[in-house]
Amino acid sequence: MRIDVVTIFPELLEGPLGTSIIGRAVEGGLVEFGVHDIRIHGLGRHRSVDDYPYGGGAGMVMRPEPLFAAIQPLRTAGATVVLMDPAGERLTDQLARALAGSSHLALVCGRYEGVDERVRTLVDREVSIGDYVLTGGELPALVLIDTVVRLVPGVIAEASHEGDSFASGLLEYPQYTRPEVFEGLPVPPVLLSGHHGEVDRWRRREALRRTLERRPDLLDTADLSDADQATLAKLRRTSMADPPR
Ligand code: JEK
Repeated sequence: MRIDVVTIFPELLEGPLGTSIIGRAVEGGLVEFGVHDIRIHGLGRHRSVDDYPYGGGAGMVMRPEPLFAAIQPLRTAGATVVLMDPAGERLTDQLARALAGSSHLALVCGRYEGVDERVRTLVDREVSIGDYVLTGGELPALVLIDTVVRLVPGVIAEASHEGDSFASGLLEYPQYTRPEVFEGLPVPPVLLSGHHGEVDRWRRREALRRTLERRPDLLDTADLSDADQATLAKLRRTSMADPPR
């Protein structure tokens, strides 16, 4: 997979893309990145990339010419051009999986109050990472890259995403590692029992409990068996819906 990013702050991308799992995916040849500085296409002696909004109002808008010059060479057959935008389609696990199906993504990051409207004619989709206002598209692009790259075959163990909470529609079960008792807090004995069947049933029940408690909205669309429905009915009836704490 190839991912190009268009930005006036390439240095915001470079550290994160060379680090951790993403960095390893690059070293392993699974993903290739290109980071492109819009300012090389900036206008005049000052390489200007922004200007005042027509019609007035606060702030600046990114001019179309430098953005067109940066984006046009990336619009090749098979490329999906994505504008990071607070008014875009919300990034979900489902959208990340769809984007991971493209072998070439080009992510466009604006700054200021956003981009000249005509830039939207060059993009295939507009994506937002959530309902809060950031200062530009670079952090959203990194979030999108992180969700997509971990879905590229070989980047992480395959089993790690089959268990993704948002894939199953439930929140995750509680996880523990050593030591068995920490600050007087024990690991639930079932996890030390070696009974894999019991462990699986405990994890499913705890995932259901946590989802009921924190995100009951997810239960409307989760893939639930008859046994899950029975467990949920019991959790709702008893005070078992209270988290253990
Ligand atoms: C791309 C520039 C900054 C700041 C004005 C007024 C309500 C804001 C743009 N989930 C996400 N949050 N923010 C972004 C994002 C922000 C960006 C750019 C993405 C380019 N900015 C900015 C204020 C305003 N608006 C009406 C919303 C616009 C984002 C994503 N993805």
